[in-house]
Amino acid sequence: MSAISQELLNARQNPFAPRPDLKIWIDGELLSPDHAKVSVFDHGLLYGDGIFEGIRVYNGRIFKEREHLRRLADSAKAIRLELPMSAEGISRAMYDTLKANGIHTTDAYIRLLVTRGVGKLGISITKAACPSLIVIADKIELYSQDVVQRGLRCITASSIRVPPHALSPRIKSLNYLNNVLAKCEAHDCGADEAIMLNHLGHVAECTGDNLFAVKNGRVLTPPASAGMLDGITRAVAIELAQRRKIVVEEKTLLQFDLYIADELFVTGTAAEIIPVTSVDKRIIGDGKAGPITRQLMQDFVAYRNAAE
Ligand code: PXG
Repeated sequence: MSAISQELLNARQNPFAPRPDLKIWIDGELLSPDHAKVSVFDHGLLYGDGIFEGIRVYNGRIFKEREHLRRLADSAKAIRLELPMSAEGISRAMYDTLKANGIHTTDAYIRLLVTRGVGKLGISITKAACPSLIVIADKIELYSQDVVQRGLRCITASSIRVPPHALSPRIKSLNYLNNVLAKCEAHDCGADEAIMLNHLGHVAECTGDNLFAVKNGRVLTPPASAGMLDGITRAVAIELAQRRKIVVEEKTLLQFDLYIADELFVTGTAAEIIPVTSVDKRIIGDGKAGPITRQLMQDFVAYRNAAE
């Protein structure tokens, strides 16, 4: 074998390669990872021109399905992308994919993507006429149980959220580079997650989660106008806190507010609710998950288990 082809072969020994028995739904076909490919001419790859959703399944039920499909439709509308299927069709595709992977009665995770599709080179949306819908269904563990127990160590990233007047962060687009770079910064510092500020220096959110602070018994979180994703788990956390008669305030937060918070936690589909126990080397509270965070984590488990 020549040196070049050996090199190619080595490059293909990807330790993160998907399980070969996985079935991925692409435009109506269920394909193995070897065949589940996106064209190099797909505008999703060429320009990041597409949208996605990350969705949880609990006990075989898609959690907050209506809300995820609503947000997908909103993202699509904002980028002038016509969804290739109705909400009912997308729902069926998700359940079919869960079934094909034998995870239709358990807990699972769905990544739903819509790309602009194959087109001619050129930025224009008129050069790609057939959007592609992709459903990946698998198991997910974002953080180990050890990390959830001890709480996240966060840094504030120098990479800021895209300003809303440049591109709305409420669009869950296929371009996550700011967030990817912020996460890199966190890992470079030995931290688990990065807190991202907006263009005004206000706290916006983390790289894939929304952020909450607790101060003097009140739950505080940046308003949607801070420029962040309008998280579905965020809305659940707010509802759960309100059910406990805890005051929830959407309020501009600065780094200082985080440093002096009694408790901090993040919310997200993949993360669910996880305590944050340090920010930029400042220990939050007593360095352990606080009582309101623990209560909401417990309430979230009950809520998701009871979900229709
Ligand atoms: N902010 C951003 C930037 C996100 O991408 C959230 C907040 C939380 O929103 P939801 O609606 O999920 O509560 C997200 C969601 C991943 C992953 O692979 C990320 C998300 C969802 C699922 C998986 O890290 N982000």
